[in-house]
Amino acid sequence: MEKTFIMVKPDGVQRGLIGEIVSRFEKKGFQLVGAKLMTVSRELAEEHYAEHKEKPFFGELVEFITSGPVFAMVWQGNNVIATARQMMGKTNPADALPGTIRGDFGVNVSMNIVHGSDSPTSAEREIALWFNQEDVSEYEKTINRWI
Ligand code: IDP
Repeated sequence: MEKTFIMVKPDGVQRGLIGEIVSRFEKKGFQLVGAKLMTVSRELAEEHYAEHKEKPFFGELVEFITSGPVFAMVWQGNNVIATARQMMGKTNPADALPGTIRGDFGVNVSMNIVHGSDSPTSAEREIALWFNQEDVSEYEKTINRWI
């Protein structure tokens, strides 16, 4: 079963959107298999966003993600990586459609509420970076046969 890394960013936590975001993924039929509220170290932030190291907004991005607690999660389900990206909407909330998380709640591109892995390779890398293996739970949901 596919897994992805989803994070409510500091703005989403401050705005009280953890429950809303968890609820959307639960209602869709995905399964929460790992979660923690945590303050991100500079080292972890730089590693997580390593692909953006050369971008002009890298410094601002690291400052932001380390500025307050985030809610880090692992979600599991059929096609969860691509579907979660659809549910989040485009990176810039100005381009994100209503009905998506960023389209409904986001204000600007640096504070866009949520992160989700963009490919199977990123999902694997990010889950390993953020979670110890023993903190990701494997458990059966009987509803799985319906979805
Ligand atoms: P994604 O989060 O939709 O995968 P990426 O292109 O991987 O988007 O960018 C990572 C994060 O960097 C974005 O979520 C956003 O918060 C931030 N970001 C992207 N482009 C800009 C920009 O032009 N200015 C400021 N922040 C940006």
